[in-house]
Amino acid sequence: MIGDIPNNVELESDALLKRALSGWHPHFLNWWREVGPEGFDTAQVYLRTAISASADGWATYGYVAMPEYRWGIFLAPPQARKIGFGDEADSEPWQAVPGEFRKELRRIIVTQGDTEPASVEQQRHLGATAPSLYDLRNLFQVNVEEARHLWAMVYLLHRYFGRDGREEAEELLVRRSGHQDHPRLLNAFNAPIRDWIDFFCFTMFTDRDGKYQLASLAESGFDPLSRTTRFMLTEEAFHMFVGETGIQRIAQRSSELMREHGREDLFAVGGIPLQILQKYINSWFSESLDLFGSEDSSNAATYFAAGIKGRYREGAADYYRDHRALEGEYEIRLPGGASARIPMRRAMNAILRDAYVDDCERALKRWNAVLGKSGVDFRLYLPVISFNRKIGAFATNPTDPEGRALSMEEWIARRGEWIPTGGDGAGGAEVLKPVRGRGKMAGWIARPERGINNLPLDYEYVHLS
Ligand code: BYC
Ligand code: FE
Ligand code: FE
Repeated sequence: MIGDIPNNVELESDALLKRALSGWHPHFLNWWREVGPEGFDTAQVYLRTAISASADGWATYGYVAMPEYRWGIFLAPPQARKIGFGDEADSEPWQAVPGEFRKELRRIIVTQGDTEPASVEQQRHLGATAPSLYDLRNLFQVNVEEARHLWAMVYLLHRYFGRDGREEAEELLVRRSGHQDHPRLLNAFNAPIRDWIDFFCFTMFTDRDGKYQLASLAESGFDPLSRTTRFMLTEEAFHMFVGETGIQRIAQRSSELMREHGREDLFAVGGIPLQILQKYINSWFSESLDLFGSEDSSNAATYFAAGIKGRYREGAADYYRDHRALEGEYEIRLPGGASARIPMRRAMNAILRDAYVDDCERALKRWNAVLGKSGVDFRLYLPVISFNRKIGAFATNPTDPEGRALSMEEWIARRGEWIPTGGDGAGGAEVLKPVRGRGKMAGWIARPERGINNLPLDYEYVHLS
């Protein structure tokens, strides 16, 4: 029943919204059954559910069968604020959609909304190969929350966009990740996630794009968008935790195996060679850079001017001084070692991306500290931004991970040296073997430091029936 879903948007007293959501809800449940986590409909999973938007107690933990998860609609508490950037800087935020930017706002909300179910579809088969019950539970936590993020965008479409909003909300359940005729909107969300190295890299790098996009939407002059994305960000932290610590645990285990066996090719001893991990990093980092769009973008300039989409931490007192960005230029890199200075507003995608890259570098330092501590010489790295791009200035100018220019023929012939090809993941058949015992962990990944919600690691995080 739609009236029962957890929410703080006064759903009970909003007959129009209730009616729209009541029509959409069964389609959502069909979508979940059709392309949500495969094979675990009756499993009892130890999950957290958002039940309020208060900072201290929004989450409640308990066993739930995923099809019965209580997906809710939450806005972060209202804040006394002014629009923080663009032509509208310092005026009151909008509580309704401003007519002149309706098309742009809808497009951003639909794009954001499209990624959420896409990620669930991409991760659909991973339950079959989880390295532990702890990891299996974390996968499902991410899945139900991404589905809730879909609800968050559907709420905006239903509540603020009328008939075409309802049509877009239906379309969000029709497009499918990787589908030939009706694929998801952004490339990275059509890429297959075949194994758990993909999954950890996806939650590290692609969910982190989510963090930056959501943070820039949290600055929006459209207050309902700002508040819904601010609440989504509280959930996003866990997704990135899963990715960052997942890769760290692989790095740790691989370095232990390297020392134990004195070899780098770890497939033979049940581990992941660090060169293979590096290939996955190369692949998902570069896929995720494409999600920022072109570094020189008139769309981005329009969004910024209109007050729809700001920069990361636009509203923080200590970050940007000039919130109109009408003056000044931003330097972007171009093929052939050249660079260009473009007007600040057109560079908003590049500015957001560069903040993202710095954040990724921080994680690399941590992983390499783990490798250093265990005494192996190998170091992980991020490829340069020109590597493996399909969007932006480098799309037609391939380079290797260090930035050396390649002809298109060279790139096609050699890309398997740097990004995973068919054999790389399956070569480690261990990665495809599930581990299901309480407290048991696959041999290719280290145990995490602690369990979930202060529970021990050998807790039965998923009760398989
Ligand atoms: N793939 O000016 P440009 C998340 C198109 S992740 C395919 O460069 P713009 C999550 C673009 O549409 C966060 N096409 O781009 C993570 C445009 O087409 P038109 C998701 C692409 O518009 C994990 C043309 O290229 N949220 O939440 O400035 C799990 C040139 O446009 C791509 C958002 O993305 C691409 N990668 O920027 C679950 C926020 N990139 O107009 C969830 C909303 C560009 O020529 N989206 N194109 O037909 C936006 O703000 C912007 O749409 C983008 C693109 C930043 C994505
Ligand atoms: Fe999300
Ligand atoms: Fe996420």
